[in-house]
Amino acid sequence: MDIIAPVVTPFRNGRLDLDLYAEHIRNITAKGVDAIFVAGTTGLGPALSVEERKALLEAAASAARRVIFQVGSLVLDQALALAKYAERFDAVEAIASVPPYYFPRLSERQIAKYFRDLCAATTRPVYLYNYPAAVGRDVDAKAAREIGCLKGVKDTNDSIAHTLAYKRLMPHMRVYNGSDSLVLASFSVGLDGVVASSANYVPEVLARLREYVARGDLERARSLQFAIDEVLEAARPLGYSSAVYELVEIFQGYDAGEPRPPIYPLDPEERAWLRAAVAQARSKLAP
Ligand code: FW2
Repeated sequence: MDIIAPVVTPFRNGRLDLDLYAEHIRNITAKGVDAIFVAGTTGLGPALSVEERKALLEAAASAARRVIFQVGSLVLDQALALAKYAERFDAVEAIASVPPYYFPRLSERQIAKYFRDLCAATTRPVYLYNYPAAVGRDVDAKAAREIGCLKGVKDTNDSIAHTLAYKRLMPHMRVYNGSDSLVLASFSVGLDGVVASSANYVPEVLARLREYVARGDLERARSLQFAIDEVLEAARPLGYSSAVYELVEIFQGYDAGEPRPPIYPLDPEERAWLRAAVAQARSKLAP
């Protein structure tokens, strides 16, 4: 069961800090992360240019052995160009994409065509990144099966039954849940793993949680999940995508850079508040 980190994208004065990006990836992979998800939600993918996404991929592929590259775009040519570019890197084990978003009445046929075009543009496996809360539409297991060429899915969904349905209908597909509050559930029901933003700030905790599940020590695994839930509860009202940068600093002890507006960084009061709010959870997460 894989622990996959949708890595934060660090900015400094409005520019990517690629050295910090690679260093962060090296740190979390040394602590138990198996693969890196580039330009996902936590990585601010939809807010990045094509050139920025290419630069991130190059840095990730130099720092990690296994990379999944999120190429979703409302400009199809850009998504296809990114998928093609990824062919240069041995570390890229799959291309992932959100479905076309924003336009509310795309038909199922149009969504399927988007993914088939992506599949035709690359020799790498193509994964669906299903995130209905973000993109406004659900590509569920049946719709994914209809597409016909998908080899995996990351389902960011609070229903584990929804995620399991992909495995039931397509047993050979790699199936990951993308919700931080379902790490324990994902490991317990035998999914292929998780894509969890908490892997940015507590990678060693996720590795321990997986270990407890493997040993059948569900009580310990559950207390770790509950402590992660406490962190999520504190961080979400501040804007989770921004809070993740601060959580890396709190838990890993280094500056993870800043997000890019309109994903504004936390202000000093919010940072101090978050540090105090997670203090208890922090002691529960300690080994
Ligand atoms: C990503 C993820 C994780 C998320 C979830 C959003 O790409 O960032 O979907 O943590 O809050 O896979």
